Amino acid sequence: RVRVRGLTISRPIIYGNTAIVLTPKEREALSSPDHTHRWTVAVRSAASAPDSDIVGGADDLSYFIKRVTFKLHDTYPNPTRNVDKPPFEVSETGWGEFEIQIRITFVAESGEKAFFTYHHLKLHPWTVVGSTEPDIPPIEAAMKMGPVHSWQYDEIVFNDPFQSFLNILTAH
Ligand code: SLL
Repeated sequence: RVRVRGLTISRPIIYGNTAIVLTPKEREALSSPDHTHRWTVAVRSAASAPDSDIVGGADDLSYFIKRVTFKLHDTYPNPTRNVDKPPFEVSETGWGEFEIQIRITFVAESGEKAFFTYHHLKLHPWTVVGSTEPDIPPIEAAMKMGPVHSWQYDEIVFNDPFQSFLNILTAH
């Protein structure tokens, strides 16, 4: 297996979450009535909109990503969630914000080590700086403000990639 020395190739990704306040009806239907929000954390191609649910096409990262592991807060059952096909996302309900560890594992042909990052799950909208309102708006106000989005851009960088992996990357 041949490494292409001196070459660097990167792939742009976005990761983060969208959250929305549950309606009273939705809350009643849950087994955990203390949950206030529904959220989705995801790793997506930076070429697509964060909210798109496209499988295949521009958002399909599975040509180089084998698995995304989302490590949730220990208050969740089975907090380590492995996602082995797109969309690389986890949807849950809950009441609190916390740090989600994200581990991206690459296809076997890559010979690359996993990429680690984390995302602070964001449920609550910000209020205007300098306002006399509390930092976290009351739930009724938050509901009217609509979904909360918190996404960040990153680039996964591969140095001296194997020729076979480089072929896979450049074929997409
Ligand atoms: C906090 N440090 O105290 C955080 C912890 C935990 C979030 C947030 C529900 C889990 C479940 C949930 O939202 N946990 O009931 O399954 O704010």
